[in-house]
Amino acid sequence: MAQNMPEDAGFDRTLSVLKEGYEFIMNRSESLNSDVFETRIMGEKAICLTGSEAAELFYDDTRFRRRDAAPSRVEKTLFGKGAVQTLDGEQHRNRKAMLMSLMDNEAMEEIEMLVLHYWQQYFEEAGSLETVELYEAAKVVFLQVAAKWTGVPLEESETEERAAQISDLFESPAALGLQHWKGRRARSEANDWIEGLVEGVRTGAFEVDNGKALHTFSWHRDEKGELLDKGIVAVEIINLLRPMTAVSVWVAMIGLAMHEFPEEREKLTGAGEERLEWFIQEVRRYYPFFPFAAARTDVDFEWQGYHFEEGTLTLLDLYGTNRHPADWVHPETFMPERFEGWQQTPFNFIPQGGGDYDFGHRCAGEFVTIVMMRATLDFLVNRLEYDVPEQDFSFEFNDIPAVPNDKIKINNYRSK
Ligand code: HEM
Ligand code: MYR
Repeated sequence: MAQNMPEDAGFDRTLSVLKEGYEFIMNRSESLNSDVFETRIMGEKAICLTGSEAAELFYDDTRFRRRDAAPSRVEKTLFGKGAVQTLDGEQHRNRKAMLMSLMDNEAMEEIEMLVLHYWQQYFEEAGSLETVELYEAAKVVFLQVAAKWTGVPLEESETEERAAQISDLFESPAALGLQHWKGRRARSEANDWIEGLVEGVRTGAFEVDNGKALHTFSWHRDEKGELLDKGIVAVEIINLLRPMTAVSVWVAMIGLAMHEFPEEREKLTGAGEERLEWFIQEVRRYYPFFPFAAARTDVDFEWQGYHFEEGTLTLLDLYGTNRHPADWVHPETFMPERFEGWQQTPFNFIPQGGGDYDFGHRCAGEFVTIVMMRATLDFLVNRLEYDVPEQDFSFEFNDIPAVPNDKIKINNYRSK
């Protein structure tokens, strides 16, 4: 006999999700003393999961699917219609293989070099008396990196405007009012921009190197042997441009970590790659970014004595899993050295989702993210000198994605 699932009883909790943000699942999982509970959000029953054991369940694709799982406001801004994030089965495998085919060592080396190049250029061009917001600067730098890497042409004169447009896609999914509607408009404008390029590639009006994503995706054949709709190619190219630009959120958190933990910052000067990597891994674990992944149960089943009914919306807590006491010692402490000799599983450290890269929905760009963060940290620690003026470093747990209020201002910079 199945037992009743612990329940966050009462009215619809959509408002609580907005109010508590990243901590919504953690708060309830603590008070109910359970890694699984039932609640109501967006007018329907929903199951919330946290911790590596529950994550392993969530990524079992015989039990969960992505069809109809993403809230409409997320699809209309962040993902785009028909994106890999929303696919299942053969169709997902084919599309994911297209994305993963880009992610080789050569690509990581190119991206690392581009990150360094565009950061250097950024600070050469900015007047040395100016105060720079690292978050805003990183958006511009990273869109340039992403455009160059994917083969998308970007004029210097349009860089700022495009960076703002692409950023609206990840700043709007959880926002209310104007900020959200800006994101929907940005989605349609960004799609139009890239669709025009795909047309150009296909008619021969626009030439792009055949190693570039824009070329690969424009000529990719789906599981039925057909070319993708140009709108889908645009959505998947934006699935590279957007999250690479969004690594700026983590650059802001790198800045915050260096400010909050000066003794850890000290250890980075002249340090090797390994130490830089522990630091950025701890930034990815400690600070919130992507709150939860969403799926639906695909069949009826029982797990740990609880019944899961087919079709139920299910959220996996990414932030909480990275701080789950079953997997992390002193999860509330910022401690980069915890990553020395640490044992990773596909489910215990999931800031960018868990499970398998090729067969599941784990983030296609996790290594790209790590490379971009490590190169940026190296640049900030070893190649640039700067002052950090007094400012508001705090951030809100219900601001998704969360960024320190003054966006990490720096000034008086000069190269080392
Ligand atoms: C999927 C987070 C950077 C491309 C995901 C997922 C998360 C995530 C949580 C979904 C996992 C799931 O649904 O189970 C992040 C964060 C990033 C980041 C926080 C930091 C900025 C990147 C980068 C790229 C990328 C740099 C590309 C270069 C993708 C793609 C998917 C994905 C294509 C869909 C995978 C699929 O559905 O199979 N990411 N990501 N992401 N990410 Fe990222
Ligand atoms: C990306 O651009 O894919 C990476 C970072 C985006 C973070 C945006 C956060 C909004 C998440 C909304 C909740 C989604 C539940 C399915």
